[in-house]
Amino acid sequence: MRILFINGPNLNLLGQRETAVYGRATLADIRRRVARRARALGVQVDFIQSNHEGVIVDRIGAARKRYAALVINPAAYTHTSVAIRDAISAVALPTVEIHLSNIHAREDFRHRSLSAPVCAGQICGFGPLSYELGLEAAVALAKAAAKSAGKRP
Ligand code: CA2
Repeated sequence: MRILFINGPNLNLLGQRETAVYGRATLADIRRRVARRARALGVQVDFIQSNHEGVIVDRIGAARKRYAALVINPAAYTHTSVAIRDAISAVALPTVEIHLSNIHAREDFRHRSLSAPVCAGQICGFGPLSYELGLEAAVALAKAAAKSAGKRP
């Protein structure tokens, strides 16, 4: 089973700036944590980051055949992107939205997620642990989907 992690704009800056909000872990550190948890779960993970909405839309669309589930931190696009929401809805893969920070405890404009309603659920506020929890949720959802389709995971 293969899971795709998608990271949105500016997450490449993690650990360098705004450490009071997002902590000191870099995206590479988080990727290593996810890889470790994936090994323990016996699943494969791919991990991408893009600052471009269209690239993210394309990666979601191309995921259908290769991946059992998606975990996405759309970053600022969470609050603005109808295109990413529509891509998640169209790909029809189990999808988990994740955030490092608790977006509901921050500025009003971060409280609304356009993508969360088309995801299975949202995990936010746990820092890098949100990524590991997102992986756990995605694996559980993918196994349930495979079971109900009568396939082996
Ligand atoms: O908490 C999260 O994971 C967010 O998705 C992070 C986004 C923010 O726009 C969302 O509202 C919540 C921001 C990602 C950019 O991260 C930076 C890291 C270091 C310096 C500047 C930005």
